[in-house]
Amino acid sequence: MSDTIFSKIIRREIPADIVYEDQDVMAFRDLNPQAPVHVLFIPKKPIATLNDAAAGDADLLGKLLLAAATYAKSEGFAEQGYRTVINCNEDGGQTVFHMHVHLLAGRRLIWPPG
Ligand code: DGP
Repeated sequence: MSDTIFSKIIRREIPADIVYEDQDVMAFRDLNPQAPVHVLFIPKKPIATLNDAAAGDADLLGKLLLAAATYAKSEGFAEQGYRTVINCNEDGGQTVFHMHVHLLAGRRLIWPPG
């Protein structure tokens, strides 16, 4: 997988507003927020798209979602609600090819999305 802007954030070569980090996962605020809370949860291991995740990545994928839920609880908006989204490839609207979970909250999110 080629290097992406997110790999540079993991290596702290470019700045980001990091809100969570552990051995496997990093989370930082989206540069172009679509809601009052918009945080990206990324695996430190570079996986380009959800299509590229393998069976051995199951724990890692679970950790991303659990980190998002834990963050929502710790920030106090879990009960009010939030949305997690993984965009995949062109029709999914993916623009950065280091897979990530969007966590959106702080406003009523429309469904279905556009
Ligand atoms: P996606 O379209 O699902 O691939 O989402 C990529 C998101 O990444 C998009 O919402 C904007 C965000 N983004 C792009 N470049 C940067 C960056 O350099 N820093 C941060 N914090 N977010 C970025």
